[in-house]
Amino acid sequence: MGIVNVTPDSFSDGGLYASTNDAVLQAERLIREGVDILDIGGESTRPGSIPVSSEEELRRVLPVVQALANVDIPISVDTSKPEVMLETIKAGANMINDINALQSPGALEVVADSDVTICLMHMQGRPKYMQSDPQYKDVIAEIKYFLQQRIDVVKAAGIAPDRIVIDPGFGFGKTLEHNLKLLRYLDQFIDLSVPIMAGLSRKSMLKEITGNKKGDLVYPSIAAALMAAVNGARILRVHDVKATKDALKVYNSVTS
Ligand code: PT1
Repeated sequence: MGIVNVTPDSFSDGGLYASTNDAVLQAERLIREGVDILDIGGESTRPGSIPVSSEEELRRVLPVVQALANVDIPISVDTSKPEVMLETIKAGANMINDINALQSPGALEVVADSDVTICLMHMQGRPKYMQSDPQYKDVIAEIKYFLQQRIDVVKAAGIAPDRIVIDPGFGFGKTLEHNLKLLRYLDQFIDLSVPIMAGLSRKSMLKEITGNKKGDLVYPSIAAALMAAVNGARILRVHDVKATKDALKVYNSVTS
């Protein structure tokens, strides 16, 4: 899964048209690199970020989804908001990637009334403060329990198991130690019996491990993605599609 961010840069005054255009160009670049799924996001959820309104998020994301409606790979929309889910599904989105695991009021109903795939992610707290003091007694057991509960709720709403993906949410209310434990024991989530997605690309845990600056995290990201794949991840959410695919080709050539 390749990441396409549609978040206007406050330092440039190119406005919305420029960011729509940039996002479509980025999507086209990822397609040339061989991406399998595009993930379009209009709200930053990195630590410390502040939410945007559903109107603003829709203004950012909808034109990009519309522009990509005719590409022949699935389009995922990274959103927690039911209004954004509804309108982008109408415009042709095939998947909703929800860091809030359909807990926002109305979100479950929107997805249940559609035929899209849903990624249920775990997060402790909310992006603005989630890294202030994350706490778990048993990080694996607690996240697994949460995801199992959400799978049960989603299935009870009529969403078939083959439409469900889970994600432990690397960096979302987790210390480095928590993230490393999740990566090491990611295979513990396999028996939830739905595909596992992992997003580690360019995250601050890789900065902490390597001491690299944020512009120098491609190689650490490839290593982390490969570790996730080895431990059972079936979908890797990444910025660097070509490099990740090259690493996976080496892995797959050894194991098959
Ligand atoms: C993710 C993910 C996501 N990550 C899914 N969706 C982000 N399903 C957005 C940092 O520590 O892992 N899975 N949507 C981006 N969020 C973050 C979080 C970015 C933490 C950076 C960090 O640097």
